[in-house]
Amino acid sequence: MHRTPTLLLSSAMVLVLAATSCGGSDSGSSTPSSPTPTPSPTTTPSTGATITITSSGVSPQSVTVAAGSRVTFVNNDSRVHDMNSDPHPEHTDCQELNQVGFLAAGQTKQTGNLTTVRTCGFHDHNQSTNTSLQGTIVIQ
Ligand SMILES: [Cu+2]
Repeated sequence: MHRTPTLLLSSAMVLVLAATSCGGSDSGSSTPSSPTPTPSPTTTPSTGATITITSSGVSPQSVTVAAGSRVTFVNNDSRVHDMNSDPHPEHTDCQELNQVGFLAAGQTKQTGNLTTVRTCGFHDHNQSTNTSLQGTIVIQ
């Protein structure tokens, strides 16, 4: 009636292992419940640029905007202007610029969405040789 202590020991270990695996099965509940802050500021799309027209011409004569932006034209001159895309008189390069077109004194208009990466030239259709009323919009 001599029982080997090894058998008893291994039986006890099986019980311990079973208990351990059972008790340790509820892991993975450490997920933080707080909402993650939005990481948006690095990709803020440009709201575009503003080109002001005065009696001395357009200012600035060159602006750079992100693709998808619009450019605002403000006529602060006392006379009308007719802003269109180059080339004159076809106005075919950047059709979005032709949405500005005729601007009465004090009027403000926007281009269409400038979605294509390129450089657009513009001019005053009524003063096509006046370089102070010409400029470029760089879309990137
Ligand atoms: Cu023109």
